[in-house]
Amino acid sequence: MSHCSITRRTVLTAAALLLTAGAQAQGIQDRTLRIGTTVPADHPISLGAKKFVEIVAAKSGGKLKVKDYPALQLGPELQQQSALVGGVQDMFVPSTASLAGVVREFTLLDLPFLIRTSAQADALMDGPFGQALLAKLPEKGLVGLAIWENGLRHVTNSRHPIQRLEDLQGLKIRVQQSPVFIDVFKALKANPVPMSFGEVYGALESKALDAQENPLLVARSAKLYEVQKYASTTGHAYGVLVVLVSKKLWDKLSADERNLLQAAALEARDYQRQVSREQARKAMDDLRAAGMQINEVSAAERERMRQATQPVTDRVLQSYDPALVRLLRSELERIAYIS
Ligand code: EAX
Repeated sequence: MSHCSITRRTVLTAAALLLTAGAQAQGIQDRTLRIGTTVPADHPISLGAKKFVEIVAAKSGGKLKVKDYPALQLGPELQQQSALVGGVQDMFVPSTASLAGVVREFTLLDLPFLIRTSAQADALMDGPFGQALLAKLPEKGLVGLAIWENGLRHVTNSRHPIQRLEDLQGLKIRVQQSPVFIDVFKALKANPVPMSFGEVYGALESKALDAQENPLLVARSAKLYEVQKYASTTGHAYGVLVVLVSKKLWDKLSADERNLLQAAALEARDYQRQVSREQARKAMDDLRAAGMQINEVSAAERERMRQATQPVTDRVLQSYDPALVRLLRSELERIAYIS
């Protein structure tokens, strides 16, 4: 065996040793963690979780193994959330709407017509208001590592195109399990039905429901075009999700393991936001190709929808900590001109 191949092998072994020694020295232990998401594996939220798995494996030298479970495989949203609080599940990436039952302040993010663009969303979520919300989670047994993107929410239905405010009247529409979403669609004179995302396809297929509301990418990924004829760009809310860790697990982790998971969640955030925006540009064409009829709702009709829901926004803002509402208002002013 030649001299240089020995040196190369010695160097490689030394490097490997260093890595494991480094890992052990920094308190990275062998662990297998489970992370759940709500949407199918091809959706940018689940692609983000898959990226998180890869980054954690790379940063921990393979010692921290994360297994991802898309499409609510680990159970409905509220069940997974309580499994984290109970310490029987490690991680979950729910929509802020389903977090409303744990930390009610998250429903402030569900208020209608707050945000128009992804740049505004990033500025608000990554700014002091987003951080203030994440800081409320530990006292409830959860740790929030990052805020990921779902996107601008639009209405799909099987009855007729939504051109005007009045076209929402009487629509039996699935909404997320959030008091704000229920009140908003009541204010729009629709008939809101709160339900786990896992039941939406079946309820639309059986015609128990007429409609649902989600970013078009969710409609594509969950094949809702098979059970919905119309999509209308209401843009009535901006959907985001929180990467959660069970506090019971978090308290057992070393500082290095925590820093590693935190860094990985932020790196995967940037990745999934980018993928989400790239795919969102194609979603409308894909849904049209799949047979859906998509119409743009005019700015004038959106404004009428915003005015119809303003009493809900006013009432909700009055029922929260004034300091937090002041922060939200000043942040909304700060991001208003970001396009
Ligand atoms: O988290 O429940 C919903 O409509 C959410 O947008 C979806 O599950 C993605």
